[in-house]
Amino acid sequence: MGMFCFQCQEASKNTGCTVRGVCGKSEILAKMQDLLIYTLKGLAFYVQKGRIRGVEDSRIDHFTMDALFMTITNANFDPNRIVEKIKSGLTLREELRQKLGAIDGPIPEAAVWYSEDEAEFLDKAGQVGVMATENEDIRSLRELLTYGIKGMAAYAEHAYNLGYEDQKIYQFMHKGLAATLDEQLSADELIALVLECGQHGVEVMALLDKANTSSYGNPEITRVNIGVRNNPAILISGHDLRDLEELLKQSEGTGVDIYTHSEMLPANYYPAFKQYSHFVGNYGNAWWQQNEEFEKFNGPILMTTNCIIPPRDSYRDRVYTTGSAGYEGIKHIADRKDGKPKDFSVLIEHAKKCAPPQEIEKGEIIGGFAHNTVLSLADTVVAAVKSGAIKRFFVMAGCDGRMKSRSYYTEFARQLPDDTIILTAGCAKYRYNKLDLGFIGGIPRVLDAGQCNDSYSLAVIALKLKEVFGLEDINQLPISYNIAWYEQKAVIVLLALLYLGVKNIHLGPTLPAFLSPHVAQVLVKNFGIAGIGQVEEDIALFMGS
Ligand code: SF4
Ligand code: SF3
Repeated sequence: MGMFCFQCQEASKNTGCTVRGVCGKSEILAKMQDLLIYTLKGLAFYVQKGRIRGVEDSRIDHFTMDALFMTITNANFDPNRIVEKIKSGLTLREELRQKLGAIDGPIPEAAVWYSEDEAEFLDKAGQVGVMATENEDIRSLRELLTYGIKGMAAYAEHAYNLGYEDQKIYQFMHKGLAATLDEQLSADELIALVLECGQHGVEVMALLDKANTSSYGNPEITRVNIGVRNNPAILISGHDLRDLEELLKQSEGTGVDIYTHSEMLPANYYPAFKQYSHFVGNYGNAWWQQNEEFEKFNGPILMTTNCIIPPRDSYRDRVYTTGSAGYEGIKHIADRKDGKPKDFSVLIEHAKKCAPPQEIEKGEIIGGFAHNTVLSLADTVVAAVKSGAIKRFFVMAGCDGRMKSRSYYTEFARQLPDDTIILTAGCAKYRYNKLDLGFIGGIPRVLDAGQCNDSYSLAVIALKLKEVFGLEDINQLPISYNIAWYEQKAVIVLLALLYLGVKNIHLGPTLPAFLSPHVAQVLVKNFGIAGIGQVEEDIALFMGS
């Protein structure tokens, strides 16, 4: 069987990529990712059995988390690294299986399959992908659960990199993965697991929030420079703040400047990073524009996580990956070992030989409106709502992407009435964060909480407002949710919002291809999930006019 992947918003024809990914994923890579997921499920089967007997192994938790992260859209394009992971996964599984001895009940094929032959891997991969589940509703729910767990793993890994862990998260990862092998589970039982995934989604985002703010302080209102200086420089992209911290430390005093890109922009809001005078600001926009922007940046680029896209030859030799990110033929910075930081000296030396970045824009953007800042402004915000100066908030968090139809979000932001505020997080913001949308009583009309995981901040703000206004239900607040999604981190954010009881979320630019008509119906009926339409009509609908 050929490849089949429908995990992201750009799935071909909103059905699935079958020859090559729109993202650039090759058939071999897609298949190896499928086999890696299959291997993780088999491993999770034994982890579940072991848990009952009190057998735990933190190596497996960390391995599973990292392997899941590598299969997120635009994270890792290196089939060799995926093959290595499959081999390590099988070794870990066999060790655990032997430790556990006899197992009661049926054992799924994913838990017994074994090979060391890479040619066989490809063969096997063709049999165990998404389409191996015939019933389309069960397939849809299994994939929804798996994608939620992938997003959860990504956030858990960032927290882990800062020394923060929560056993409940790992336990659910294994529980959920193992459940996708259980032929006895009904659709209702899988739906319950999907919602439980949302609960752990809230926990993992809270954990990462704690990790980030304990390590680097609470984000502050910040004007971020989007222009350039005249020094050679390194551009850092992705989501991992520990990587940024180590890069800043190692490059200090070398004459090399550091700029953030895409989802690393919110790093500019943290007090701990502001102390570095060579930390200049943000360069460029969301991930999908990197081809043009990386070309013009002139210096080395460090991709710490998704989203990397197939690089052009013009800048290919300047791209480096680290952590879960990877790309075949691109230099990879090794993980931390024995508590020592990563070594970014090769990037710093490379930068010294490069020209300074070419200016692509000038000016500043404002951000840093995570929960701590917004709650410190609570009195002003509440007064503005009571006086009618603020009529409605729009949560427009999530992802950006290359589809033309995403210009909807720019138009939506532009056409929103002047007495509304946009609450944002994630790279979705680049569709409107450089528009001049003005202020309401000193409060900017676009409040950026941070990265996609900082959607947690938006939930904290909503829960606080509910309390201040003495409301019973979060849905009584004057807040509408118009969320853009692209990859699997947006899936865990969505499930987390559903778990918190948020209703009537509009999701776009298209509904996920992995939702079968029945599963979509369940989400519509129970949660009021809807797509997007025309800007004017949608605004009228949200404003209740
Ligand atoms: Fe297609 Fe998205 Fe899968 Fe890439 S990740 S193959 S674009 S569905
Ligand atoms: Fe963006 Fe890739 Fe999702 Fe963290 S960087 S939000 S798409």
